[in-house]
Parts: sequence; structure tokens; C-alpha cells
Amino acid sequence: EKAKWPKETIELWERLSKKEANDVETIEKSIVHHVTTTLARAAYNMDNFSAYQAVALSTRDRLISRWNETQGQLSKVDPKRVYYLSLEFLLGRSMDNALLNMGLKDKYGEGIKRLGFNMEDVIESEVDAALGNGGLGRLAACYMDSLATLDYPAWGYGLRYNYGIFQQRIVDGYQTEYPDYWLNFDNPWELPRLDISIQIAFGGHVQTTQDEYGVTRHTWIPGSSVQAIATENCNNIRLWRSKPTKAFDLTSFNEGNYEKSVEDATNAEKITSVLYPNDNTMAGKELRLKQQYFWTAASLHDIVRRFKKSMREWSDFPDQVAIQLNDTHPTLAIVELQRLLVDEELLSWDDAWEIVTKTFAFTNHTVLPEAMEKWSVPMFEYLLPRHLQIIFDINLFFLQKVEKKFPNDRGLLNRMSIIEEAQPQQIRMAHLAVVGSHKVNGVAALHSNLIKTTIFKDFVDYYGEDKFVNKTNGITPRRWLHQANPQLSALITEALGNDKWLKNLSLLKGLNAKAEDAAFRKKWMTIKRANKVRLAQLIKDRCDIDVSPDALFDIQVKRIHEYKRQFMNILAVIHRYRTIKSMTAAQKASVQPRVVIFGGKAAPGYYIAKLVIKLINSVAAVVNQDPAVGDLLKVVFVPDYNVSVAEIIVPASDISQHISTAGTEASGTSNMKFVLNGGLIIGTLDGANIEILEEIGEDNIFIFGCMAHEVEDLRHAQRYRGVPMDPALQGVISAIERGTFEDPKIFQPLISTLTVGKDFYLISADFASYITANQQVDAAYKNQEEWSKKSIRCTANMGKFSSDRSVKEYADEIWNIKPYPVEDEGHL
Ligand code: 475
Repeated sequence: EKAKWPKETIELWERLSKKEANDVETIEKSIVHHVTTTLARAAYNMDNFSAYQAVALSTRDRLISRWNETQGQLSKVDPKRVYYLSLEFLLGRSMDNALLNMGLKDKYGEGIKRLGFNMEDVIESEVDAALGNGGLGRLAACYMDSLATLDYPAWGYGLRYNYGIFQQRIVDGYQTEYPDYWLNFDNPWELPRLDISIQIAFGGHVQTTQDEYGVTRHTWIPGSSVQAIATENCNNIRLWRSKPTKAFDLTSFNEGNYEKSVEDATNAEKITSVLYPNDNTMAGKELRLKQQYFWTAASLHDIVRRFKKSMREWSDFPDQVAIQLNDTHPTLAIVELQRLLVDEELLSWDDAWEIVTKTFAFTNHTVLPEAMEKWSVPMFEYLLPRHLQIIFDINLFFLQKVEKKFPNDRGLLNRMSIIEEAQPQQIRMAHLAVVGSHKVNGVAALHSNLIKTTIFKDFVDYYGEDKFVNKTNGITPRRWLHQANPQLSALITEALGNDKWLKNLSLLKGLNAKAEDAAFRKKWMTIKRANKVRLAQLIKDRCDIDVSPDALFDIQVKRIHEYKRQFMNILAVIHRYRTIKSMTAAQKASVQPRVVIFGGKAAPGYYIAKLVIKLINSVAAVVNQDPAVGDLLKVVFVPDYNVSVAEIIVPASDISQHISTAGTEASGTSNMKFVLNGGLIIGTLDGANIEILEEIGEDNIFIFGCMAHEVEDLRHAQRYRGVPMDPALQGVISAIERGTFEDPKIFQPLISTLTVGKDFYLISADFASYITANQQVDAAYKNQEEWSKKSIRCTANMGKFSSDRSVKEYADEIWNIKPYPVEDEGHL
């Protein structure tokens, strides 16, 4: 239509849509403009929060301009796109990151200062977008950052929960959960797209008919529907929220059943109400299945709509569309696409299935059996009757091919079936995801190999090795170094002569030479100390505990889980405490002072994990006020660990703990964040720790414990040969049982998990080597010059773990997509 406009009209648009200038005065004007108009406030009654809102709105204006330009240019090229389907995006705050990415943080800082505010306080006013549990959700956020930075045509699809991960408070040492109603105020980082609204159906039945050619056709006649409304976020993430299809169901209303019609409306809105707070476990709730279908159906509809605009053949679909499944949560998208193609677009089953399997790829994030998604067939049938038929057909055709390749092996068919023959039958979502995808990947080298020999072994035998690949996780250096550790970022840029390392992290290698430079080492360690001071202040504010920034800061922050072994850490702390108590004053003089810091949430229904939190707090209460210990040992549990707390904690570690039982932590990503910030790690040979060791060298990491291939034998030996408990551990357990830390009855269920024959996570087997490794840490830390060299070498050799590298590998080897750099045309 634009082509029909008179020249003057086009010129007027062009002139008026010139981008705003980036000088401080213009920035101030735009802030004040938003205060007085959008927020309708006067300067004199403004607080930090409204200053934040105004700065955010002004920042958003600029982001939207750039974003529009990108989308406009992209839609002309119409390249192949990737769609990243994730039930979780753990974004944290946006403003600081947006300002840094646009290179405008200093100018905004200056502007806001002249207007009477302090940038740090304004930044602190933003609430976290916490739509995720832990590693999987934060990985999705890092990948979106890298996809945008590298100019890949990509969209993320997820759910806009009203309640993110719960807020954690500690009451009497116990975790208590509070709702995270993060949308209390308008969220400036999202744009409602009320024009994008999709009907999502549930329930009902399937009608089977013969068409004019005698072909059997299936039509799903749904029993109810809800609406999906899109919100867009400046990071190319589209989040769906549910709304009732009609405000009032007319039938119920006319029957005089007003209450029922309102109830139905409430039920529709429930779908996107809350994020399920489980990490590495499966809840099996009906509402969760509803969430999964609602989200995958809405996303696919959107993807198909965009594809149809280009008027291509269906067979071109996989050349235009790649869909990445972040764990099995979006696996229903496979079934939904098959249904659309067969039932609605009338393609043949085989043609449709070829398109489907070329489109999807699947990432597995865990091998823990309790995390494997399974849905009961009766429940599934009630919600999605047509999808169930399609799953049974997919399974039938698949098992027929398996039978052909490996005849007469019923055990094999049972093991590989998408349907588990239990009472009632269960749908194994991981099997469905493997069968419906062209590539399956794990998230670190060890993990990708493990899944090939354990949960997907039969599938490797059937499909061959090529379908199963590794994509080692990564983290974005923009947030996890540049934003979280501005002083270190500045020092690195100074040392390397430019900031190109931010988009090419391997350039950090240039810091290796600097490890030999004493003056540089001093600057490096001064920054580490400043970051420790910043964390000490947070600990004072949140826990009212005084810690010395000169002590060794030892940190373990992550979701609380038995496999991650926070329990082993606190048991070793008790051992340390007992050792110090038994010392003479002369002996104490040579003890390395340590502050042991914990943080992390336990799933609300995970009783043992919650007891671990209680034990940590009980130990802290005794240790921290024991005059015989003083500053030699402090124990801290930082409440409500989240992304913005992590941004303070990560730069402040001397050592951090990544101590999962070998073979259980698929990758880990906080290990990468700590090392990138010059923190050393103590860890097991698990997940990405192994690759970190390969990159930074064995002199710069403290490794202990058994290896993944030894785990089964150790468990067996413990169960059947009565291996006695480690004596040091025995001493620690006795101390707890004697009531050294509150009423020992409280901790009995926790201690029971260690009783010989039951210690599934092998705490006893690894305990002695863990204590030794911790002693090596103390000894190494005494030599600060050598330690600072290690610290610098850690950062210098972490280039591999940029999420830019991960995303490039996915793009080249799985998605087959290319970047499209967008030219700055200087227009809105
Ligand atoms: C791994 N979450 C980390 C990280 O790859 C890894 C599973 C089922 C239901 C709900 N949540 C989940 C996970 O499995 C998960 O977060 N896995 C984590 O993914 C990114 O670094 O080792 O535990």
C-alpha cells in the first residue's frame, strides 16, 4: 500500500521516523517525557521505582526501533528461522543488560544522575522475570541473548505465567514459599499483541469419516476451548497467556447458570497462572499437561501462519522452519504438527511424518529417572483424544520398522515402545521426542555419551550414531561478566586493548600472558576483593551476619537436590568445625579462615531437600556464634537465590562447589559463570566440569571423587558387601545425633539417606577425597600470588563456554540456519 502513497507522504514518514539522538540531553528529555505523560507523575513525588519505570520505557523505545528495523528487513529476506520452544525462560532483570547492549549505560547513568537519581538504585528497583526453575530456564535465556547478538533469525516461545518461581523466605531455619506475583506493576519489557489471538481446543471426541476417495479422515470435535494471547518481549520471545474464549458461555448463561460460566472463565485463565516449581522432577499434574498443549498448539499455529504467508509448498516447510525442543516439555508439538498436516491440510501420513521429523530436534537435560516425563493414557485421552490416536499410530509404525530391523525381540519392542505397559499405560515423552526428531543432543560431552549408553541405547542401535550429538552448554558473557562484573570487564578490555572479546570470547586467551605480570595480578585481585565486599554487604543486609572479605569465600548456589549434594558440603563444614574446635590456639593460628555460603530453592514438595536447608541454618546458628571459632569459619544461607542475586554472588567467589555424584549433573552452567569470573572450582568429574578441566588445566581446578563409570559398582558394593561408612563422616553424623545442632530428631530422615546400603548419591564413598580436596584449596589459597595466577588463567581459558559458541554449533549442525546481520538504516 505504501507504494501508492504520494511522495510527500512517504517523505514525511521518513523524516519523522529518524531515530532519536543518543546525547544525554535527548535521553533526559525522553525520561522526563515518560514521567510526565506515560506515568503521569510529577518530578517531586518520584521514587526510585518510578525513575526505573521511566528509564525502562525510554530504553524500550530505542529497543523497539531497532527491533522493528530488524524484523522489517528479515521479512523481506524470509530466511529459514529457528523456533526455540521452552516452558521456562529465566531472564532476570532486563534494563541494565539492554542499556549495556546498546552501549548507552553511561549516558543514561549521567542523565539520571543529573535528574537526581543514582543508576545503581534505579537498577535495583526492577523485579526479576523469574519464569524458570534453574539451569534449563537460564540456558534458554542465554541462548536467546546469543541468537540475537549473532543475528540469527530466531524466536523463543514460552508461557507468560502470572506467578514465576516462588519467593523463598527462611523462617526458623526452614524454607517457606511465597507467591511471586511479578506483574504487580506494568511490565515495560513486554508488548501485548492483542492482534495475535489463537483458539486452543481441549477434550471432546474424534469423528471418523470416509472422504470421496474412500480415504479415512479423522476430525477432532473438541469439547471446550480457550484463547491464547501473545505478548512479545524485546528479546524475540513470544509468551502466551490464556483467556476465556468468550467472557460468558451463552448456553450456561441462558440456562441461568451464571456461576458456572464465570467458573469456566476462571478455569481458562488458570492455565498460564503458575510455573511448576520442580527442577529435575516430573509432577504429572493434569494442569501441567494442559499448559504443554496450550503452549505448543499456539506456537505451532503461529509458526504455520508465518510459513503460509510465503505461499510455499508444504515440502519446503523444513527448509524454512527448525524447531528445537527444550527437553520433553514441548514434545506434543510433534504430534500437533502431524495432526495439522494430516487432518487439516490433508497430506498423506508418510509425507506429513517426513516433514515433521525433518523439522524437530530435541535436547535432553537430565538422566534422572524421576525427571522423565510420562503421561497416563486415560488422562491424556480425556484431554487430547485425537492426539492420543496419533501417538498410537506413530508408535505402531515405528515399532513395525524396529521389528523389521531386529526381528523376534519382544524385549526390545517393550523397551523402545512410546507406550509403557503399566497400570494404567504411560506415554514416554522422551521416546516420542527421539522418534519425532532428526537430531537428539545432550548438553555436555559426558552427558551426551551417557544418554547413548543408557536411556537411549536401543535408539542408537536402531537409528545409528549420527542422530545423537553433543552440544555443550554455554553462558552469555554479556550478562555473566560484562554486566555482573563491570570492573573486571573494564580491566580485561584495557588489558586486551579492546572489547572484541565480548563477542568472541576466545580472545580472552590473551590474558594468559598477563598472569605473569605482578601489577596486573594486583589489579585483578583488588577487583575480586571489591566484589567480595559487595557480597559481604548483601549478606549483612539479608542475613545480618558479618563476614570478613579477607576470608576465603566458598560458595555453593544452585537448586537444592540430593544429587547436587549440598548435604555433603554441610557435612564437611561440620567436620571442619569439629576439627577447629579440637585445635590448640597455636594450631588455630594457621587455619585458613573460610566463609561457606549456600543459596538455592528446594521444590516445595521435596521433603529431604528442605531438611538440608534446615540443617544448613542450624549449623550456621551454632558455628557463627561460637567464640572458639570466631572468623575461622562462618556459614551463611542466602535466602531467595535468583538471577539478580547470582549477579552479585558469582563475581565474588574464591572457590565454588560443583560436587554432584558423577554422571548425574548433565552439564551445569554456574560452574562456567564462576570460572569466567576468575573463581576456582572444586568439583567432581561430572557434566561440563570435565570440559572446564580440559580447557583450564588440572593445576587450576580441584577435582575429587569417583568417576561416572565407577558409580554402579560402588552402589553395588555398598548394598551387597556392607562397605562401612567413612570414619570421618561417621564422626560428623554422631555429632548431629548427639544434638550439637538442635534437636537431632529433626534430622533423622536426612541421616537415614546415608545409612549403609542406601547412600544412593555416594556421599560416604566420596567423603574422604572431598575433605582432602578442601584441604588442598586451603593450602593453595595461602599463596596469594600463585592463586591470582590460577584465577587469571581460569578466565583466560573459558572462551569455549560462551553461549555464542553453543548457538553457532546448533545453527550449523542441527538447524541449518545462517545469520542475517541487519543494516542500521537510521529509521524507527
Ligand atoms: C541440568 N529441569 C543441568 C541444565 O542444560 C544443565 C526437568 C524436568 C522437569 C522440570 N525441570 C527439569 C531440568 O532437567 C534441568 O534444569 N536440567 C538442567 O539443565 C541446562 O546444566 O545440569 O540439571
